[in-house]
Amino acid sequence: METTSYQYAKERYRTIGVDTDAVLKRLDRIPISIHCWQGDDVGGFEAPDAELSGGGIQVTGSYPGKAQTIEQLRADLEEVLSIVPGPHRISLHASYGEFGSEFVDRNEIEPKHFQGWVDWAQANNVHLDFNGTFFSHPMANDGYTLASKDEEIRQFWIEHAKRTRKIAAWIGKQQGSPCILNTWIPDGAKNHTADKMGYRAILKESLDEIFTTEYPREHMRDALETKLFGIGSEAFVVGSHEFYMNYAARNGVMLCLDMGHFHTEEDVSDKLSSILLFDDELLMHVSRPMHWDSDHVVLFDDKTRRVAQELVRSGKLEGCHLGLDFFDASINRIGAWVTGARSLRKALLFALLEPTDQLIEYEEAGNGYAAMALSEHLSVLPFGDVWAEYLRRNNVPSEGELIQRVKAYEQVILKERL
Ligand code: RNT
Ligand code: ZN
Repeated sequence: METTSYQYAKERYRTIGVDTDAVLKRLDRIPISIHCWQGDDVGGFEAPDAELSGGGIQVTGSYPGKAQTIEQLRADLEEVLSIVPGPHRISLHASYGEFGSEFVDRNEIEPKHFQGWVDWAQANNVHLDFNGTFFSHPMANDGYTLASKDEEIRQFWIEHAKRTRKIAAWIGKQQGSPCILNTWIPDGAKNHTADKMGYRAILKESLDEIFTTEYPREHMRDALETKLFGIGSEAFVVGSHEFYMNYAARNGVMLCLDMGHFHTEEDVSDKLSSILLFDDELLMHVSRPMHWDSDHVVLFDDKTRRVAQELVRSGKLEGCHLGLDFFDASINRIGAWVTGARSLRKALLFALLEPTDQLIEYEEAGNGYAAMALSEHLSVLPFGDVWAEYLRRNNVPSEGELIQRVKAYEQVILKERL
C-alpha cells in the first residue's frame, strides 16, 4: 500500500510536470554493477596470502570481518543484494576465479575458473561483468604491463588481456547479456619520463593486438579506463584520458571514466555530453575521490548527483553502464557496499525527477532566473518520500532500518570470521 506521504509527494511532483510512478518504473530498469572487490579489500583468491601490491591502488583500514574465501564473499554479496533496491550486476576481477589448490597464473586463466560464478550469478538473478587484473603481481612490479619495454612482460599481459576477453564473451553468452569487460592497467612512472611517446606507442600496439579477435556485441563489450595518476605513477600514466579518448574513438571501443581519475577541480559530469554525443555507451566507475583517487564510498553528494543528471539529460542513460568502484576497509564492508550502491541509485532517482524539458525551455526563452529558481525548488520537494516508496516497493530496508540490518549481519556472520 502506498503511504500517504508518497501520495502527497506524487502530487507535489505532479504540479511541476513530473510523474513519479513512471520515474520509479524507469529507475527499476537501470542496473548498477556492484564491484566484488569492496568485500575483501581487492585481495582476490589466487593465493591465500595474496597481497595488494604495486600499481597505484591502495586499501586502508582493518575493520574486522573481511571475506577470506569465495564462499564468504558470495554470502556477503547475497546479503548486499537483499538490501539494495533495483536490478544489479556483479563486476568480477580476474583474480577472483575459483582456482582450487593449483596456482593458475594470469596468463593461464580460463572460462572454467569462472563457472562457479556464472552458476552463482544465475541462482542469484544477476548478470556478471568482468575486469582484467593487471596489478598485485610480480610481473607488474616494475610499473609497466601492456606498455612494458620488456617483451616477456608485455607478452604475459597481452595473453592475460586476451583471456579476459575470451572469458567475458563466454560469460556474456551464457548469461544472455553482454558482459562488460573493463581494462585498467597501472602503467606509469614516479618520475618524469623521457620516452612518453615510446611507452604510449607500445600500449597502442598491445591494444591493437589484443583487439584483433572480434567477439559479438551481444556477448561482450570492451571498455578502457583512463587515469591521471596513481601512487608510484605520479609523473606519468601511459593510459591517460587523452590516450584512451583517441584510442577509443578510432577503434570503436568504449571509454571507462572513473570519477577519481581526474584533477580534483575537474567536473567529471561535464565530460559526459562530449563523449555521449559521439558514442552511445560508456562505462562509469562511480567513486568518491577525496583530494585524490581515494576510492571512498559513494554518497548522495553533488558530484554523484551531477553525473546522474548528465546521464539522464543526455538521453543515453539506458545505453550506459554504471559500475561502482570504491574500497573502504575502515568501516563495515557490507555497509560500505550497501550505502555506495544505494546512494548512486538515489542520485539517479533525484536526476530522473527533474523536469528537464522545462529547464531547457526556460533557458531557451532567456529566462535564466527561472531555470535557477526551478532547480532550487527541486531541492526542497519531498524527494525522500519518493525514495522511501521505492524502497518499500522493492521490499528492502528503509533508511532508518539500515544501521540495525548491517549490524545484525555483523553480529551473526562477520563475528564468526575473527
Ligand atoms: C584503479 C582503477 C580500477 C580499480 C579496480 C580494482 O585506479 O580505478 O578500476 O579500482 O580495477
Ligand atoms: Zn576504476
